[in-house]
Amino acid sequence: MSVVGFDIGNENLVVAAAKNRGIDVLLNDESNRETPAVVCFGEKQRFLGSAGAASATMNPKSTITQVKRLIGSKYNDPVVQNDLNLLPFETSEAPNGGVLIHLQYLNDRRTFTPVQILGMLFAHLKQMAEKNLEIPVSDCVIGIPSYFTDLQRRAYLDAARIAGLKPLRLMHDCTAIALGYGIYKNDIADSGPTNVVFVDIGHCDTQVTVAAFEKGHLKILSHSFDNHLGGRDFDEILFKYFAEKFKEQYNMDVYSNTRACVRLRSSCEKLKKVLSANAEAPLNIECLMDEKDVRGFIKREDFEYLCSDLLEKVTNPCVKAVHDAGLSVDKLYAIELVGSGSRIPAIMRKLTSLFGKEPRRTLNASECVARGCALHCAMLSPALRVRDYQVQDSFPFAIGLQADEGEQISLFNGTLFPKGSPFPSVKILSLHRSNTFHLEVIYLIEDDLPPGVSPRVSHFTIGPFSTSEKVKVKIRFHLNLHGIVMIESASLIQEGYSSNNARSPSEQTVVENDMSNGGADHKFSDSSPTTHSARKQKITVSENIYGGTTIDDLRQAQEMEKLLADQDIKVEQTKEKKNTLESFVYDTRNRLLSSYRSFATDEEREGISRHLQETEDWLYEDGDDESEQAYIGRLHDLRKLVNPIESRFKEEDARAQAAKTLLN
Ligand code: ATP
Ligand code: K
Ligand code: MG
Repeated sequence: MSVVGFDIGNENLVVAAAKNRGIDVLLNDESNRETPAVVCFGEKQRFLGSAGAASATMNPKSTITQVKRLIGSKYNDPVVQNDLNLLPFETSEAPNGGVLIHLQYLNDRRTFTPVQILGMLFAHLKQMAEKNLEIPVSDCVIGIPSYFTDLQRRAYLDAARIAGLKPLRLMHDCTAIALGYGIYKNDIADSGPTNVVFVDIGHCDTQVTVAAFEKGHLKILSHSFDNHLGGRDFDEILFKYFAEKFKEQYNMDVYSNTRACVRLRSSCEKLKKVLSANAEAPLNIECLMDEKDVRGFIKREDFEYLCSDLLEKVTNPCVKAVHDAGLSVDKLYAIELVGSGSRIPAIMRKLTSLFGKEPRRTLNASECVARGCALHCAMLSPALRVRDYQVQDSFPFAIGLQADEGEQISLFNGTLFPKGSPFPSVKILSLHRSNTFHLEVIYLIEDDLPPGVSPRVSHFTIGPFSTSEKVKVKIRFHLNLHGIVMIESASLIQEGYSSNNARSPSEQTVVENDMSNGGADHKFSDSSPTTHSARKQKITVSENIYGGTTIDDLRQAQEMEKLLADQDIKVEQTKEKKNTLESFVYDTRNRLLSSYRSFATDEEREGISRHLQETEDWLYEDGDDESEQAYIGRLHDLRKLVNPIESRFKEEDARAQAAKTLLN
């Protein structure tokens, strides 16, 4: 068995696997360590990953990129609308408020959810890993941004399950990075913690995390982020600059042409990378629009000037992370810079002046998330042995609880898990009720949430039940390994027989029980312990996740994925059969001129040649796009003609071989 770690980026996907001797990043079919996060719907089959990226500019409206941004997003959120404006494919609002993606595929208008598209990428990565490792892959750990909401976390799990994967944990990107850093670091001081800031700048977002390392364990002190600041924003600056230039210079409106936009954006991204290593860079695009070639040029210093606001923005999450960690800059041992978006030299300069020391690049900038996830997956897997290392993560949002009637749950002003809670973690709540009731889970501090995100998380119905008078209901909440809030169980505690129960039944209490590391079983303590005569009875809990998918949706998505995957396989097999027929034609033609020559009569040769020519013509015309059966049939017919000659040749060949052995 093997375990893998996934880094699902907006732009790049990386898979790492834990092997006996350590962690390896797996190569894709093109022998690359990074795979573009692209699903392209071709005429008859999907092109995933690198193949998808290759056909992106040909087919922009059927090419889905940056789907990670759309997972668990609200269509009507202005921030999401902004993102959608940059993407060439068609979208609409889903009944649950999410995003739907529309495109033309297999002679039909098709609709997919972002979760389905992400599922396709997971399936592609799974296949890639299995091809590499030559064994089935299902256990995995998946990196996610720390700012992901409950809904986004659930959606990631759904997508992985659509692909037939078994996610053991969703792990905050920077926590995975910190694990990969800490477990191999041998020079951790004995005196007090070593505090390290990790800054991950990707394509669309920036995440900053402060971690404290001590021998054998790490503790996350804070997570912060700007989910609208990444390499993409720098591309956009260049895009706008050149779109403006070309308007003056060539009188062309790039914005009016989807394909031109896609091509100019992608050229700007390349230009940006060139500028990371050169003081100036040219931009040339042939036939961008109206059959015009365009040329441009920019100096690095001008680019940096245009980006000064963005560069300033990079400092915000850094300042916040250090502040939330309760540290000052002089208490930091190192700043580690990762994510390919951080390769812009001006970012390094900006951070150096902010922290008063130069950030380091100890880790592999593009692989560290996947590596950390694979490592953690190995730690979670009973089949593998890994050095003992404790990871204590911190949940970035405060989670609260409201009773349906808007009434606050008394203790901690309704805080269920405070901001920065270690997780997984359990809390037990006791209420006194006589009937079915509802509880709503919310994020308490709206300012901490990414812009546009609703603080409403989920709604739980506890019941049905009904008792003659109020009884104690005990509810066990779990902030689980993935950072998702669940009710593990609810039970009725009937303590009517108890003599020492003097409490007024209307009083509510919250009994806290924090289990930080998830390992050991927790101890339950209660201000009014259930007596010997208490009876415990389980109550049903049903959950409603705002904007979530149902089991039925998931099942349908799984079936659809299977159908689409089968179609891809069928198309690939048909291509193979066509290739086989084509090679048979060329092969036989050559043999008729060489090895078969003396084994066929002139008449036979002419007959076969004629057939070969006919087949070749057919392949270029009517047979260019035929069914698998058609190619198999043609091959069969040709074989029948060629077989007698082939066997004569083989007989003679065998005779010659035998004679040779005799002579030896
Ligand atoms: P995210 O973390 O936002 O989901 P991701 O993980 O896919 O996205 P990365 O692969 O870390 O993102 O980074 C991709 C970004 O890095 C792109 O914007 C890309 O243009 C940029 N990039 C890659 N190489 C360079 C370079 N040499 N100079 C500047 N930017 C670069
Ligand atoms: K990545
Ligand atoms: Mg990333």
